[in-house]
Amino acid sequence: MRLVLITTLAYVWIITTHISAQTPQPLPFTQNWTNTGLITTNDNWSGVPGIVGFLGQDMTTTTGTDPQILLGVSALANDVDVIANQTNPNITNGGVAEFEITNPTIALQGSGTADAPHIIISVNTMCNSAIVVAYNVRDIDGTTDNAIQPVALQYRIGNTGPFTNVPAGFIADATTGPSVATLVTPVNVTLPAACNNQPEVQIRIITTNALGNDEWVGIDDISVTGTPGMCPDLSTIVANSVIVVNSVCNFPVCNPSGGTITAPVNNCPTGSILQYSADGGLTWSSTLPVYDQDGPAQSILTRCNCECDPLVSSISATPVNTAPGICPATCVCIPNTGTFPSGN
Ligand SMILES: [Ca+2]
Ligand SMILES: [Ca+2]
Ligand SMILES: [Ca+2]
Ligand SMILES: [Ca+2]
Repeated sequence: MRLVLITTLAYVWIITTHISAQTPQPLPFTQNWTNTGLITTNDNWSGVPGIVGFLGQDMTTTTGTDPQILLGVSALANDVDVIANQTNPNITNGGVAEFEITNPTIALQGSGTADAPHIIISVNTMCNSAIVVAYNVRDIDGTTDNAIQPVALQYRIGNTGPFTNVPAGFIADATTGPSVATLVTPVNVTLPAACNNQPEVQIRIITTNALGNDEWVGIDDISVTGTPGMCPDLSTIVANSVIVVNSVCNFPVCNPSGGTITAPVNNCPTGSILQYSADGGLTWSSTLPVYDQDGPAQSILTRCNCECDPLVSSISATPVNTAPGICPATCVCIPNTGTFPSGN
């Protein structure tokens, strides 16, 4: 029983550690690390919108692994990592570090612990297509180390499950040396259409523990942009009309009732919503109008409206008019009350 409890707690803790509250950021998204106040404490990314760094412990246990084939996440605890406020990229800790150098940046360095160090960027791509990820991969390591330092680009939809590698974003060796720290390799890739119009896309930039001593490789000038507005073709669409059952007034109740307005079968294409207007198209709402039992008569219009651009709509369907019941002449009553005036 105790073992089950401990196992469960450990599992919950690991899961919590991995999901780590990353709020997907709206587009356009940028981060150039100029604000060195975003990261102030080791292993704390809470000041950085949408980005978290990880060690990638045991994602591979051999050196020189191609990061393109590592599509899972670390199963080990305490994988979130950042060494804050560093001023000299000659440290050899490995992992993810923030360097407050002339052009500040965060950087990755593989090691025996940081088997596949990486950052994950979470963005919200709703109503955007052609998602472009761009960043500069910088050799900031001027030590005598000279590793073959591969850097891969990956993504996944949502925040669980395997990543997908993006071959166009791969850099076989992002560093040179020894004692050289000048190489800047720009990456500029349009993600597959699967990344369009999603509440969360996670983008991962990942290296691995290289053969020999690893160099610090900066991930700087990050930009994620999209093309806003994704409307289906509404030019030939006519929305289905509402279905009306009219009210009736039967003596002695003397109160028109039984009228209904029912929503039609929604024939609006994906990416658009069915809307109603009860004022001749002046105002529109996705809320079905309520039948006015005792009149006056209503005229209900329908249309399809683009979710990503409310200015784009189908033409209005032919209006459907209500004809509320009229109480018999013998029935002198007060509308909406069902009561007779005194004396009747
Ligand atoms: Ca920078
Ligand atoms: Ca800092
Ligand atoms: Ca170097
Ligand atoms: Ca190494």
